[in-house]
Amino acid sequence: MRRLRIAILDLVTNEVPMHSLYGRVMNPNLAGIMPQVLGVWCEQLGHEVRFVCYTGFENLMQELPANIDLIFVAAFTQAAQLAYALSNLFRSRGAITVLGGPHARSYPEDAQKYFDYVCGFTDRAVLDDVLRECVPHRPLGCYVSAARQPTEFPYLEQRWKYIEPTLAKAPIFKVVPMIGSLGCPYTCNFCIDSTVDYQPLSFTQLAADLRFLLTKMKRPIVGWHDPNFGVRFDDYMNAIESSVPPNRMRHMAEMSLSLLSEPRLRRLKQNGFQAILPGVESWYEMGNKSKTRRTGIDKVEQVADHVNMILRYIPYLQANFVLGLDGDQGAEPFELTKQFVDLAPGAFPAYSLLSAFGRATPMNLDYQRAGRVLPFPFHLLNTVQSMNVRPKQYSWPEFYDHVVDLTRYTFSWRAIGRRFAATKTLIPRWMNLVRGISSEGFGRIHYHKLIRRLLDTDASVRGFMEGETDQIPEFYLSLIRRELGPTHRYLPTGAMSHDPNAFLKAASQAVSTVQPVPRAGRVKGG
Ligand code: B12
Ligand code: SF4
Repeated sequence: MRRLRIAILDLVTNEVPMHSLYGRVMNPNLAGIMPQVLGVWCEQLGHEVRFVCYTGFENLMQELPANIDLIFVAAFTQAAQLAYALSNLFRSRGAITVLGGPHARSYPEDAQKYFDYVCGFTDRAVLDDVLRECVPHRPLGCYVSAARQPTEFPYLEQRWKYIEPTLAKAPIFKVVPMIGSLGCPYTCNFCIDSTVDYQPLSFTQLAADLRFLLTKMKRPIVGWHDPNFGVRFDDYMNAIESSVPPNRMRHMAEMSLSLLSEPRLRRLKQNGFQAILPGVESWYEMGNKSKTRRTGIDKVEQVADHVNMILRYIPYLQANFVLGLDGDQGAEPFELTKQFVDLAPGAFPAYSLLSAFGRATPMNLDYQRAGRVLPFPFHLLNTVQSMNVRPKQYSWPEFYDHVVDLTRYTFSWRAIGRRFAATKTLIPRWMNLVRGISSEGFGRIHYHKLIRRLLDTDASVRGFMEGETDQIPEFYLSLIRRELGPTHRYLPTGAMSHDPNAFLKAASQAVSTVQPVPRAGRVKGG
C-alpha cells in the first residue's frame, strides 16, 4: 500500500473561533478516544499522520496541512455542518474525506452526500479497507462498517503522543480519556447503545494503562468514556487497586444509579472517584436506568436520598435529565424537578431537551412515523439549542415556559448558593459555581427565554417549530453563520437541510445506501 499523508481532525466544538471562557477550560477535556486510536492504527500501517484536536481556539486553516491525501473527521451531530464545510474544502484540494463518530452513526445517509467514506463501527479491518481503496466516491459516499464494535484498542502509551498535545491546551485541569468497555447490557430505548452488546475490553491492558499514566502525571484525572462504567464493577476496581497506589489518581465516570450501592461507593471513594454522572432522565419514564419502580414524588424522594448518599462519598455529581418526554404532562414533572433541586442541593442538574438523533435509537422510528421530527439544522442538535421532536403533551409556548422556569429556579442565586454550601470539596465547589454562572446556567436561561419570546414574535420560528414549514428561520441561519465563522463559505449548497425521516424511509425501503449490518463481516454501501 502506498504511504499516505493523513490528517485526523477531532471536532470537539462547532464554533470557529470560540469565545467562551468555559470552553477554553473544558474543551480540551472533551476529546474523543477514537481519533487517537485511528492515529495509532494509521501509523502502524505505515502512513504519515498529522493529528489536530480542534477545541475552538486554534486556527483551523493553519493547523491542517493543505497537502494531504486523506482526512478523517470525527464529529458529533452538532459539528456536522462544520465537518461538511471542511470536507468540501479538502475535496477541492484533492483529498479523500472520511467521516466517523456519533454523526456518522446517526445520519449516515446525509453524511454520504458530503464525504467519500462514512464509517459506522470502525475496527482495524475497516480502516485498512478504506486506506487501501482511498478513491473518491462522489456524488454519494461509501458507507463502511464493521459488524460490531472492535474488541481491542491500542495501549494508552501508544495514544499518548496524541493525548499530550491536546491536554497541553487545557489551562487548569486535564482529563485523560480512557475506556474499559463498549455497549451496555441495559436496553433504555432512547439510547444509542441499547442495541449494542456489552463488551468489556482487556482488564490487564487497563491496569497497564493506569500504571503508564502514573509515569506521566503526578495525580492524573481519568475521564472514563464507557457508556455505562462499572457494569463489571469488581473487575474495574481490582484493575485500579492492583496498579494505582492510594491517592495517586482521580476518576470521573457515567454510571447508572442502579450500580451505585453504598458498599460500591465506599470502594469508589477509596479509589479516588471524584465525579459521577448518573441519568435520572424523568420522574415518569425510563425507570430502568435508575432501577426504581416508583414514579412522581416517591421517585423524587428516593432519588434525592440516593444522590445525597452518593455525595457523602463522591464530591461531584451531575444528575442528567431529559425534558419533553412523552410521559410528562403539565407542570408537575417540572415542579418535581424543582423539588429534587431542593432535596439534593449538592447535585448539579443537567437538562437535555429531547432529541432524536437520526437512526441512533429504535425509538426515533416512532417519532418519525408520527411526523414529529423537525428538520432543525444539525448544528443546533446538541440537546440544548433546539429540540427536534414536537412535544406530545405540551404546546411549544407552554413547554418553553416550563423550561425557562425550571432553568431559572435551578440557577437562581439561592440554588447556586445552596449548591456551593452543600459541596464540601474545593474544585467541585468552584466548578458548580462557574457552571452555574456561565453558559451552562445563566447562558441557558438567556437562550431559552429568547426562544420563548421568538415563539410569540417571530412567525418563521413558530411556523418551523409547529412543523408547518421546512423553511429554516433566519434567526437560526444567522446564528449558524456566526458560529461557523470563516468556514461557512465552504458549506456546500443544500447542506444546511436534511431529511428528518431518512431512517424511516430506509427502514421501509428494500434498498438503502446504508445496509443493515450483518452478524459477521463488513458492510459497504453507496
Ligand atoms: C463518552 C461520551 C461523551 C464524552 C466524550 C466525548 C467524545 N469526544 O467522544 C463527553 C462527556 C465529553 C461527551 C460530551 C457530549 N456528548 Co456524549 N456521549 C458519550 C457516550 C456515553 C459514549 C461515546 C463513546 O465514546 N463510545 C465509545 C466509542 C469507541 O464508541 P463509538 O462512539 O460508538 O465509536 C465507534 C464508531 O462511531 C467509530 N468512530 C467513533 N469516532 C470516530 C471517528 C472517526 C474519524 C472514524 C472513522 C470512526 C469513529 O468507531 C468507534 C468504534 O466502532 C455516548 C452515548 C453512548 N452510549 O454511546 C454519548 C453521545 C455520543 N454524546 C452525545 C452528545 C449529544 C454529547 C454532547 C453534545 C452533550 C452536550 N450537550 O454537551 C457533548 C458533545 C461533546 C463533543 N466532543 O462534541 C450523543 C451524540 C449524538 C449525536 N449524534 O451527536 C450521544 C450518542 C448520547 C446521546 N444523547 O444519545 N460525550
Ligand atoms: S444504562 Fe445508559 S448506556 Fe446503558 S442503555 Fe441505558 S442509557 Fe444507554
